[in-house]
Amino acid sequence: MKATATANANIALVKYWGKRNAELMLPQNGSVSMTCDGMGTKTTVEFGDYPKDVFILDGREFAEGVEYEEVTGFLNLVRKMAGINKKAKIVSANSMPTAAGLASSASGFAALALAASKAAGLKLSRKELTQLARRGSGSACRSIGEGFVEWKKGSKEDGSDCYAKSIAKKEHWPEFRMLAAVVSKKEKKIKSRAGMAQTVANCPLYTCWLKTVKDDLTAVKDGIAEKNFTKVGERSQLNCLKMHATMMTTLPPIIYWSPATVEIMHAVMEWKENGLESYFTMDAGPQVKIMCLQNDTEKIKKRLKEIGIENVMECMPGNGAKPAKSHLF
Ligand code: 2P0
Repeated sequence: MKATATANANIALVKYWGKRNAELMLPQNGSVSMTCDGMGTKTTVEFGDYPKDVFILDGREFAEGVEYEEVTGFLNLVRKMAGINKKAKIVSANSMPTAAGLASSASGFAALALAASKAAGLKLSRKELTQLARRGSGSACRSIGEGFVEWKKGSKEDGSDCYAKSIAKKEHWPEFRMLAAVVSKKEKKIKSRAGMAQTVANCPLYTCWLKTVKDDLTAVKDGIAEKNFTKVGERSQLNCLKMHATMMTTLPPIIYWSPATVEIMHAVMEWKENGLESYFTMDAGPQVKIMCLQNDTEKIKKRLKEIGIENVMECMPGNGAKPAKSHLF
């Protein structure tokens, strides 16, 4: 009853922002992401004669608190599905530097979903696995798939038509790059979960977000299929700005950007005017992810260095969640 899995983080090109059902983690809108090679989590789960669930992340034991509650709550779902009562030991390790502010609940719950379901003896399809991962953290469903992934919002109340699916394998567009520029290591004040709930509750622009996100999904999916970098980059950047516009126009306002975030946004736009094509996207934090093509990565890293940004991680489209043979304990 022991199993190990790995999963990578993902960066959304069309963002998930808002739930229609918080318990089942059903989103208001569909989203599309790139699974990021080398930015991931490895997790081992064993169900056994433990007096309580034990959760260790990057060498630190969490015996209570939000992280512990989220993980044990998730295991309760798995226990219920498998009809078992045994407690579990979970040991998890992130491959990205945790202090970089890029540690991801998406890779964490994707790896946990695969490892825990296998350890519990469940044989889930890929689709079912995305639906399980989603219950831990919405965006985790996208980390199950490889390359480029779409999370379909579905419309049924029970969530049976809400799942994620890889729409292009990693070999489809290996030149696509995501450069994660780390501008701040401070903890964010407002977590995504609370931020999106507040936005849905009181942002006057939210209906406009929902109306226009459909066109973004079509454009980005077509752009990926055609490997049209301009189409994907322009539309992803626009979608990111629209999401941030909804956050900024809630009460109280949520502004995740720092001055360095804005400085990079201006730089990226200026480089483009001068013939170096790249686009930015930001999530619920100040870090900037720059989309570009492989041939331009060194030039962009050099320019980032010139404006004082040295901490940059480079990712290409990567693997989805996979079982692993070597356990963490
Ligand atoms: C995304 N984000 O699509 C968007 C963009 C942040 C901004 O998915 O409450 O950690 O666990 O479902 O998945 C972050 O939200 O939130 C997120 P929950 P999650 O990547």
